[in-house]
Amino acid sequence: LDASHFDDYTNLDIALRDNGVVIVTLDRADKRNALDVATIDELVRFFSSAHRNGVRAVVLAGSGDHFCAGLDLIEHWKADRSPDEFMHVCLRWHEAFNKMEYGGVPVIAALKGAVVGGGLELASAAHVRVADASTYFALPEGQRGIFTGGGATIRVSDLIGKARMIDMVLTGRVYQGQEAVDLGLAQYLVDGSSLDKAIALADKAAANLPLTNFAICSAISHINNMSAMDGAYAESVVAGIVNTQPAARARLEAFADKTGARVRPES
Ligand code: 1HE
Repeated sequence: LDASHFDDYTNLDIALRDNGVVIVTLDRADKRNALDVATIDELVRFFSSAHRNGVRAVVLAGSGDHFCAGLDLIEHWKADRSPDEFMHVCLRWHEAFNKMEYGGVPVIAALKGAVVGGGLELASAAHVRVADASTYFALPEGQRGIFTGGGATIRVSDLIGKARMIDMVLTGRVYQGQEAVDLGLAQYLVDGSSLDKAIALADKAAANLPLTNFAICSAISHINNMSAMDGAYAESVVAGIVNTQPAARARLEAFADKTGARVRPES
């Protein structure tokens, strides 16, 4: 990783680890990491170039006590935007979140405190979500007199189903703890630090071959948008490329000569 690719960020704090894992922290704790135009621009820039810049996995975190309070409501209120202007704000969010979900680099979200509105839209574009005891999820758009615009209708309903998403926006229902995990809002709930757990998961992901991770963190999402017929076809094409990569041969050989790790339940 060339650190010079990552110095020019203001609203994101970017920390490089020596295994190619990069910790990206939303860095506006005084605004509860609300997503303003400048932050979304930096997310687009970071995730557009992460694969090219050799990033092996990303941990996405928030500074302060909250992961992210969603759309910067003050910026939105002051700008008094036209429909056309706000449509373009949303399109920029989609650009950022699509780069995350389809970019081929694993993104692990380390959640805490509020993961609400656009903050939940951001988290749901990550591949893995880790919650801690303080984490709570909500879609306060209904109460604020607005609507989701950063992909919740797609990604949040994918995670929990449309009836639960509708209830969340309609009634302001808040989910947390084990229930949130059972519903699929997060895959992990930890007693301690979600950041530590997210880093441990990112370290594991970063030990995979990059082409394999590219397939996992791009093809699965694309194929889910296809018909089963076309998805199966696309899967075979991806597997043709990934499963014959020269770099995989050493790992296959290690299995064959019994030096490769066996799959066991966690003790
Ligand atoms: C903000 C924002 C924000 C905080 N935009 N400035 N999202 C929401 O409806 C959630 C709104 N925020 C909250 O409910 C609370 O702020 C929190 C639960 C996240 C945190 O509470 P707390 O008591 O720690 O902080 P606070 O005192 O409410 O806020 C601290 C500061 O952060 C304050 O600024 P200050 O200059 O007065 O100190 C707040 O104004 C600021 N702040 N949240 C702007 N969201 C593409 S469409 C997506 C649609 C949505 O995302 S709707 C959901 C919006």
